[in-house]
Amino acid sequence: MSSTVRSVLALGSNLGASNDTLVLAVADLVEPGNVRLHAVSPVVRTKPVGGPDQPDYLNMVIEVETDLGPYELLAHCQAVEDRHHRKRTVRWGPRTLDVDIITYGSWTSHDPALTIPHPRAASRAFVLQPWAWMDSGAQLDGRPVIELAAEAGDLAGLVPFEGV
Ligand code: PH2
Ligand code: MG
Ligand code: MG
Repeated sequence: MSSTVRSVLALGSNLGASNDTLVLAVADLVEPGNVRLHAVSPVVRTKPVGGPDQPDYLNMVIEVETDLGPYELLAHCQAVEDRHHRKRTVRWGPRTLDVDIITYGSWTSHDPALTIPHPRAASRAFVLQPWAWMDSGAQLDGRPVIELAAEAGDLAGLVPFEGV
């Protein structure tokens, strides 16, 4: 039997029909049999952090269970971004879909192409708050995600998404 790993993925969108994009992206992410959906957070509306002047984001996180290796999972996430017409132009610029790997089991990596845990997740409420709502016992870098969320500078710009 091959071993499976739990991985937390963060999704964001601020171009196009963002809520539809997130729903379709979750379906695309779990479409191969080797990525199974374990948990889903609420969707939140968030003020953009960094980058140029740009629209508000919709953000959410999911937890998947997979037997893909970390680089295979990264390639899969990028393929789903591409399916949703992701353009890689301005760093932190507006995007139809961003899918970031936040954690991959207890695996850590300093590879600039795939740094795990995600190097900025511990300070971003747009990742931490939906994650804490999905999994109130979650930990990151040895600290409760719920505490990290409370300290994050962008928490004030986050509200639950009530639909369009
Ligand atoms: N993603 C970024 C940069 N800034 N801000 C919000 N609110 N949500 C995001 O998903 C986001 C961001 C780079 O990936
Ligand atoms: Mg990102
Ligand atoms: Mg990304």
